[in-house]
Amino acid sequence: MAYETILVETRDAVGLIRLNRPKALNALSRQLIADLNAALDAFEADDAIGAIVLTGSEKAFAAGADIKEMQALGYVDVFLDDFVAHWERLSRVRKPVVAAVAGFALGGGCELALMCDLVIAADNAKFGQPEITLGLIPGAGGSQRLARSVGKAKTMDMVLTGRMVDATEAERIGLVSRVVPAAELVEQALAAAQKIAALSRPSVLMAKEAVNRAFESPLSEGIRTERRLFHSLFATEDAREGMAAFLDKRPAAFRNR
Ligand code: CO8
Repeated sequence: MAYETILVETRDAVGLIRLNRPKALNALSRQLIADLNAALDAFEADDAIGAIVLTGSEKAFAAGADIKEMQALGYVDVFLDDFVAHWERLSRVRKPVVAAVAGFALGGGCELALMCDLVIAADNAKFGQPEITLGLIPGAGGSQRLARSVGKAKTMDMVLTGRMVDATEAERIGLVSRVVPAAELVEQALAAAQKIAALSRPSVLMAKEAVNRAFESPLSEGIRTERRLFHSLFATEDAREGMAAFLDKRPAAFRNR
């Protein structure tokens, strides 16, 4: 399928999505979000795909919601349209999504990265929630996911002042998983995604679900969910294979069963 604002390809068992509005620093227009959601739907439905990488350009992962589009909207427009609700598609993807972030990840761009499972940052990455400088606040989960990710102090600093944090600070505060040289970003993100895609899919999907529960439920509920999921994996052929392969000192051959 041809998209207007993104480029899509497949590398081994990984779906690669590149945001591609270079003239607007990948500002997240209505069309871009529609394209992104369609590509995510397609990779979710494709059995050959085990993980997804989401990236932008070397200058910008995404510089936020498209301010030119937003400027034309009034309250009734955004309320009736439930503006931003459909941006949440990314957070409901069951397969792991690796964000490969170079350059600016601002506003909605930072929020998209926060919806991903691993965030690998290039050494030139800059994260920020500058909505306050526009007279707005984060609207796609930024105040909530950022607070759960890096805590209150750093979130207030970023959300109230609009200050950008560079890759080093982002790694120190736990906003990103790893920092790599910009020239290696996409290859390293693909390598991480390919490693995940080669594992047993039932265990990968359940691992993602279990970790996400930590952000949505009390500890006792999360522990119970983890235990149920852990028990259920003993019903899979892949868990038998994984344990047998370890004891036989050979690589496991997972069949996603
Ligand atoms: N929207 C639309 N166009 C943009 C955006 C954007 N977010 N960001 C950059 N552009 C455009 C510029 O207008 C410019 O276009 P043109 O050449 O036609 O003038 C082009 O991209 C290049 O930008 P700059 O010339 O500004 O490039 P610089 O390298 O000088 O600066 C910055 C880069 C610092 C990234 C700067 O462009 C900037 O500050 N951008 C805006 C960042 C921002 O405020 N983002 C937050 C937007 S609000 C948001 O994301 C809310 C999300 C949740 C949804 C809530 C809805 C209610």
